[in-house]
Amino acid sequence: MVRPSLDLSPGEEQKTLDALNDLPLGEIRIFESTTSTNDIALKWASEGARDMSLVIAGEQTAGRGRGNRKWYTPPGAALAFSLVLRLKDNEGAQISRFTGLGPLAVSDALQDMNLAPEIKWPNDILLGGRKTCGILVESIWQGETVEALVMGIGINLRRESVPPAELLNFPATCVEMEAGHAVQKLPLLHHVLRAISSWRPQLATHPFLHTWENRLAFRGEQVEIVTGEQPSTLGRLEGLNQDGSLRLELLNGKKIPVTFGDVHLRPVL
Ligand code: BT5
Repeated sequence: MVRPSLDLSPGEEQKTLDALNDLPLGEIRIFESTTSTNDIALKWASEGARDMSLVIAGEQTAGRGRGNRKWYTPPGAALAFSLVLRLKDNEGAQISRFTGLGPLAVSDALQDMNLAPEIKWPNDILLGGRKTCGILVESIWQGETVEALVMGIGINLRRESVPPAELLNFPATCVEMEAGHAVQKLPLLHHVLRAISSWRPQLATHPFLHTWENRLAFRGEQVEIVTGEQPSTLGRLEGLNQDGSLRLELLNGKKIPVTFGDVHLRPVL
């Protein structure tokens, strides 16, 4: 069941609901403008939102990246949405693989448009080497266990969605600039959501990890890893470990895992 709501004109809202009607979603909340779809979804999840409930916004005034960095979503130019994922019994053991779910789904949708997306581990999608999409996964804990995740996805669609270079820590672009033509929002959103629900039952499988690994940017290349305030680490990006952490070969030949968190990866030119 979907529940229409909030700020959008009734026509626009109905169009969105109709377009998503065949997907296995929980409820849907649509905002013309809101602070951050992740903030809305986290609150909603803690109040009991069902699995696959969705928050969509045409604009975010306080969109967030990791470490509370800003994510820019100017009006009408981008896709910004957050999905509530209530963990099923068998999913708790795969929690770290959820990091790959959004990138796989977004890259599926972009590949289908004949684009060549790459996953900049852990949470960005690049087109032509530039950031086009950022993903923020946040957890809701019940005692010692994660009860639900909120997966927030921001995809730059139109030229106006690309922030000026001085606001960025990595070059950015948008889908329309890379595709060279106009792109409709709702079919793209539909494709990403459909891909999330079809990859999700495969979290524990080899094809999931293998596809994720095959789509990594800078694979086999020298990269620099920066975690928080620590000095950076240089190494060759080998691939992924079973838990989805990155396998890095240091200059001395030692292999180390790079785990999720506030990690930044850059190519060494
Ligand atoms: C991310 O963080 O890339 C995760 C972004 C998640 C955004 C979605 S939108 C829906 C949901 N609601 C939210 O509030 N968030 C999620 P991180 O890797 O920390 O990158 C943040 C950095 O990306 C910023 O410091 C900027 O340098 C850059 N940035 C900000 N807006 C951008 C944009 N529109 N396109 C490309 N880069 C951007």
